[in-house]
Amino acid sequence: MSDCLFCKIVEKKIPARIVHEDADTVAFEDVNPQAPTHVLVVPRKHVATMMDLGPDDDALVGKLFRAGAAIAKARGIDGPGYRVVMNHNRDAGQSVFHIHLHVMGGRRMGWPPG
Ligand code: DGP
Repeated sequence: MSDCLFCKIVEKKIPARIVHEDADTVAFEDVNPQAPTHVLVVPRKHVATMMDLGPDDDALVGKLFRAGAAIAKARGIDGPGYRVVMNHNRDAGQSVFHIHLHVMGGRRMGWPPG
């Protein structure tokens, strides 16, 4: 999608610190990290929100989570623990409308989240 920030990162039209790429997903460091590890995992395919996922995307959702798990393992946060978040719309604070998993770890997380 031409005016989507994360599509531009996927297409390498704007720079990002990419930490993982495969045929279906790209992961990069969040520009405003909230934890020592804060990586965003996105599909190459533009999907605006979780509500826009269809049955054809079932495998893609699995790939996003498996990419997140691989990153967590590579960072050594799988043992101590980490958090995966997907914000949806205004009340959750979604600001970029291209779905993304926030993979955050390296510190103790509070609950409930703010
Ligand atoms: P959300 O608010 O859940 O839609 O998360 C969007 C995240 O994207 C937020 O944590 C900050 C991050 N972000 C915004 N713009 C950029 C950017 O240009 N580059 C990178 N790497 N991250 C960005």
